[in-house]
Amino acid sequence: MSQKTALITGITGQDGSYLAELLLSMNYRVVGMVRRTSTINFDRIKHIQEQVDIVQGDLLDQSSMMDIVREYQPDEVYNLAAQSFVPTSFSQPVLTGEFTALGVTRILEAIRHVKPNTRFYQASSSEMFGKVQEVPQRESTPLYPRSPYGVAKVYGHWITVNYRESYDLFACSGILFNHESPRRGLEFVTHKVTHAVAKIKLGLQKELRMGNLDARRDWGFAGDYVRAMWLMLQQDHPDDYVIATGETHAVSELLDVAFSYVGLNYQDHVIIDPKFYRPAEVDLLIGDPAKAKKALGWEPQVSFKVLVHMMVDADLAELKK
Ligand code: NDP
Ligand code: GDR
Repeated sequence: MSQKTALITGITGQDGSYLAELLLSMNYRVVGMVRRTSTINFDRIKHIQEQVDIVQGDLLDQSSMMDIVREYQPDEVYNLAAQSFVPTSFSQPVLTGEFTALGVTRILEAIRHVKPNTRFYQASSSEMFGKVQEVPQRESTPLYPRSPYGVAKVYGHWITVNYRESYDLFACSGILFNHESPRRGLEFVTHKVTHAVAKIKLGLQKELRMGNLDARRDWGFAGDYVRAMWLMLQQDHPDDYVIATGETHAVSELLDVAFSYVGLNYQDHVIIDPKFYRPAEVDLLIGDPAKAKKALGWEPQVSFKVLVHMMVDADLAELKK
């Protein structure tokens, strides 16, 4: 069989780096789209940089997307690029809409006009469920986003469905619940906590300022979740899937698991700071991955506890260097 080509937008992000590793291990030619920055930040992909084709493009720029699809003729496109931090979506709502919502249409347009048999994956999110209308959340659960980010992802989800139905594109939307790893951005709650735990343990920090400890999330491991993205594009028909663990934990449990792993009590170190509260919160997320299990044979391999311990260990090792 001839070598397949995959284009990944957002290859410098957490998921992009794991997905690139997975596709390289399956002998794909991997093309990674990066936006122009004054300082290059390829930390997450530096170990595989020689094996991927890096190409400049931006979700804001239609012609760059067209040119990339024309030049590389990808068999599969994974649209992982986005403004992905919920609090920033409140302070930069218009930009978030441009990247996270309209960016999806730009890439779908590039595929439709240039290579319509390309298979397309859209990185949709459990944030679309927001103020949840059903517990647990599944593919048919009505959407009720609670942030400009969530609203933008709803647009991205429905434009993906619409291009599938209107133009017969092989377009899938993966509704992924929170997934983490040692490569997670430091502003997200899991990595913020595990990094602080490592610093406190090493005597480099004393306190940790946090927001809402009652929020509940369904947290999995990013390495497991990128496998689901690939599986969606290998099916006979395009469809949408919830990817989750089916378990939910409060932020306070995250703190407890992380601090107690190194023999500390989080109540001795955590300070509640209203600065980290959001204008509107998503209180409870718990996904039902039954469809993905049945149709894709997908199941998560890493438990919540193992994930948190893995992240604390990685932060300790990094800080000791
Ligand atoms: P990250 O924030 O780690 O990565 C986002 C990527 O998008 C980075 O590579 C970033 O590039 C790139 N990007 C941002 N804006 C643009 C732009 N205008 N043009 C081109 N590239 C751009 O996100 P994750 O890896 O965690 O998530 C991947 C995707 O999955 C995102 O769409 C996210 O919204 C979605 N998602 C994530 C979940 C999670 O729990 N991680 C759950 C559900 C959905 P740069 O390095 O230049 O900033
Ligand atoms: P989320 O992730 O908003 O779910 O979006 P995040 O880790 O930022 O927040 C999870 C929950 O923790 C609460 N929280 C805090 N969050 C942060 N970041 N910092 C804090 O100090 C803090 N204290 C409490 C939050 O209020 C929230 O309830 C992530 C992103 O990756 C999205 O791109 C993705 O779509 C969704 O997950 C699924």
